[in-house]
Amino acid sequence: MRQAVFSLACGVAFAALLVAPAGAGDAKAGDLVITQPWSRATPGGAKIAGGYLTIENKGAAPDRLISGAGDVAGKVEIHEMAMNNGVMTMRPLDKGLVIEPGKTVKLAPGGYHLMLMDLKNSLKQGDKVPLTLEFEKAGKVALSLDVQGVGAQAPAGHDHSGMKK
Ligand SMILES: [Cu+2]
Repeated sequence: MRQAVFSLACGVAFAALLVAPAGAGDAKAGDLVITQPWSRATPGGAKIAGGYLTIENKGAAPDRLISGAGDVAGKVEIHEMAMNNGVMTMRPLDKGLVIEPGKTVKLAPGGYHLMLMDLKNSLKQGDKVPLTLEFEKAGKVALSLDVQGVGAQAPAGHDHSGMKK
């Protein structure tokens, strides 16, 4: 009988873990509020994945996203996508990404994004990918990317295949 009660309690605790409230992936650091960190499932063998999130600066001074790191990737870069002579290209932001006070910067497909390079394993829909971002003033922020399905919110032309050449 005692055994049965114990496993019931365990079951309830486990269910509570599964039903995370909306916005559970949000993170706060200093004056920065980071919401909706997400990524996309990667096709088998892919070595790179994008990371997307929204950063709001509620403070009075600019801050700067300078780097990122995570166990899943050998390297995390901050990239910008832009049209260049009619061709979608991307480049690493060597000096990081500035978030002006009172502004919200969105990292999304087709624009700024985190680039997870040298993936250790493929990302599957429903995965949570732990990542640490580092800001110049706010310091390190731990968050986890919510992995969506392949092609989620992907605008046409967002193609990283050029990276491999
Ligand atoms: Cu990129």
